[in-house]
Amino acid sequence: MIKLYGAPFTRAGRAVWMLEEVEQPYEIISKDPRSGETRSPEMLSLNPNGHVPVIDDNGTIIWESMAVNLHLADKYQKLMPETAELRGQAYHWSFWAITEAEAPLLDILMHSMFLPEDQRDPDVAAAGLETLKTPLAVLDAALTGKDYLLGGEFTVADLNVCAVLGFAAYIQYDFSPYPAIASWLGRCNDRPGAQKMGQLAMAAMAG
Ligand SMILES: N[C@@H](CCC(=O)N[C@@H](CS)C(=O)NCC(=O)O)C(=O)O
Repeated sequence: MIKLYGAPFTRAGRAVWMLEEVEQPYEIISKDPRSGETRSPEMLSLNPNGHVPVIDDNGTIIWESMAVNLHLADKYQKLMPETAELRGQAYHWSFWAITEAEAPLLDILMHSMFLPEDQRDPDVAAAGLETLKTPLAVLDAALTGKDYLLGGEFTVADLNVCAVLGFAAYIQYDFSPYPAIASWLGRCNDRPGAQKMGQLAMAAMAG
């Protein structure tokens, strides 16, 4: 059984969606970053960075959310493109999501809702909103005229990018200036795995 360490409302949610897609048995071992649980001696022995998600895939330990999902797609042969060329594009979109899009998104989230009020800086949130426009324009152009990032089929590239953009739901970000992104998000988020991730995230956040 695959073990996923993390809480579904964190970056571990991305791995929940992927685990649903690969249809392998898994269990979530709840580790809530808000209480420091990700930095216990047990967790540091799994991921010395002190972060989640971490998976234990039948003895193989993988951390870093994009690596977790690319590993699962590769090992269980689901959502991984067949050609090296398309796999290359799946990697570039996955790394793009966490290098270009995630940082401004997190600045917005942290400084508008997640940090204690006295630590929030509205200027950082405003700068994040401005910076985010550049990667969103890139993504919108890439999706124009296509159902999915690599063509006609949903792949791990879509899952990884969509799951990173999923953080935008916490601030009800308005994607209407990006029509290709808006309709692609609808297609991706309709998938049962995405729905499951959302349900588990809401339940874990509340509990
Ligand atoms: N680049 C890493 C970032 C992981 C990360 O920062 N996770 C957060 C939760 S979303 C965490 O574990 N924070 C707890 C901590 O740093 O103590 C990834 O994508 O997996």
